[in-house]
Amino acid sequence: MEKRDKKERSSYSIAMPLLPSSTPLSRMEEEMVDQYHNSVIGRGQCGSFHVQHVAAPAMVVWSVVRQFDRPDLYKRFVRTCALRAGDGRVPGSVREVCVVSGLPAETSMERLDELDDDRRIIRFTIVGGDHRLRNYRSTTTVHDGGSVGRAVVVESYVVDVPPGSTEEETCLFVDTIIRCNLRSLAHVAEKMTRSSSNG
Ligand code: A8S
Repeated sequence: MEKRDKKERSSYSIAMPLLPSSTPLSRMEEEMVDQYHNSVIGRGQCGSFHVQHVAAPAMVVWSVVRQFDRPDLYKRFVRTCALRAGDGRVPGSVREVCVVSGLPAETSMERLDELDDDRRIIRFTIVGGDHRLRNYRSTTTVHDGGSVGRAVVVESYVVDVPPGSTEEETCLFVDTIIRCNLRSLAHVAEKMTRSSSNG
């Protein structure tokens, strides 16, 4: 998909993208998306990205996001998480996530692909589980937010559209989860910042 198109639509799914946000991206956000979140979406796949502003330093936000073995620190749907391979820092580490009841799944096996503390990038791939998200690949980056004590988080994903589902349904499902996760991440990081500045 054309770069220009991507910027105008704030999304880069090949067909019928869902708009993650109606607000246009700032130049800085556009650059982040271009640089870190431009995975190729193949036939039969869909994907999108989300931008979350956080009133906490990027360092604080990253200290939460980087803990591959502790997604429960901010992902509210995670009930338990256990490492099945690696130490949670080395690529190839695998975590088994159990999600709360009421969802169309119970477990997910997720492999760490990249953890870059300098550029604040974490990538993982879903490699198993009893859910329908095949070949789900996720990238999250944390950036300085342009003023002191502020951060911008960008999260993007690509996933196969399951047989019998449409791209819209698939993206709507994933987008809902990601929006919850990012909002929760903002709360957690902002709370950490408040409690540390209050002594
Ligand atoms: C993440 C992103 C997603 C997690 C999905 C999309 C999941 O954990 C939930 C429900 C499912 O049906 C699939 O960053 C799965 O965690 C909440 C179990 C994978």
